[in-house]
Amino acid sequence: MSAEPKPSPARDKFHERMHSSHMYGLWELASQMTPNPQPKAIAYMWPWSELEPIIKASGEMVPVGEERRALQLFNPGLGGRWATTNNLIAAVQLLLPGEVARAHRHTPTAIRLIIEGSGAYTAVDGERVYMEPGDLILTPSWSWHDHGNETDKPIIWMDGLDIPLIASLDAMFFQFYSQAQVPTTRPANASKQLHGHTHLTPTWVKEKPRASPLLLYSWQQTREALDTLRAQEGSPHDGICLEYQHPQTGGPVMPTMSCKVQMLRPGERTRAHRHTGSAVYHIVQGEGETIIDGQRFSWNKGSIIAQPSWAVHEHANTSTKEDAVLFSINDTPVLESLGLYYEEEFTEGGGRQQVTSTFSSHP
Ligand code: 1HN
Repeated sequence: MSAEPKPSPARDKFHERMHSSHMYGLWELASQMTPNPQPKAIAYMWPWSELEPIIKASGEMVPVGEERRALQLFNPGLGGRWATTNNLIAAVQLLLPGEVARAHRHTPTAIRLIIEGSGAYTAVDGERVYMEPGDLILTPSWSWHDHGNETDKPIIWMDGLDIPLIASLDAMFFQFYSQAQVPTTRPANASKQLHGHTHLTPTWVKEKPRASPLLLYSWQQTREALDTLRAQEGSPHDGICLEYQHPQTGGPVMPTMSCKVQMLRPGERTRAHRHTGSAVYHIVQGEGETIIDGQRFSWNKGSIIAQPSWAVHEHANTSTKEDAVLFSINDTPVLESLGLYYEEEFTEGGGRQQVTSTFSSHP
């Protein structure tokens, strides 16, 4: 390190002149070239015991108007920025019996993970996709979507979107549809009928959209897959962890966001690792804990956890009887596509000894 130059009135004056011309010296900014990622977002948990009463009260306090009744989870480290992690937003949305959330479209990509209730729908480009707990439903970038609840029970889901990323790319577009709902032009769950057959893909469909053309990943299929794989060793970091796939390409479901589901078997504790890219977890079932950069978050069904990029994390199912299942969204497809996915593993026992280091694009 070279010594700081001695302060001098002439030098101060020079800096003032430079700043007033909207210029800064690299010597003033060097601390921002950090040796590793240093996210402003913090690891944070919204326990279901805190989310549930507020989302339920929102049903009495706020109508579904022009906008959705969706509680946006603001990361406390981001100073009021509309973001749950640097690139992702998670929200919890309530739609009461008889309500419609009017049709709109936007360039940010969205996913829904159904938490509670059954039989409401999201209509995506004229196709009603019906919701059951644990289902994953996609609304790709720029697809028209409205939500309707024709049942007699409320429905609650988690939304996950890449809003902060799209905003920082200055690529935000938003439109309302001319009517409250887009006319239905396809049978209910048509995308599942067409694309929802594992390893069997319709040959007559020629378009291969960037986002998955399969809009519904049913909990029934997900649960069956997890059960079938129960005896496998799984990932040392994530247990029986499955990535939802684009059925035609095998890649992530969206160009900017990947979705995963992971089962931790009774008593299972994973090994710590860290990687570039942030994630938001939603606990589908069970009880356990996630330790992020040394901070312990004890979770149960419904809780939502924000995990910043490069944070060391490990998960545990603290029950000796029940499975734990975590659903998560992440922004790693962006990192991967730019050659910026980097991962480090740690040895067992919290000793935090780095054991491997890989740059996906620099083998
Ligand atoms: C949105 O359009 C929905 O369509 C939900 O239900 C949550 C959060 C941020 C921006 C747009 C929806 C959203 C959102």
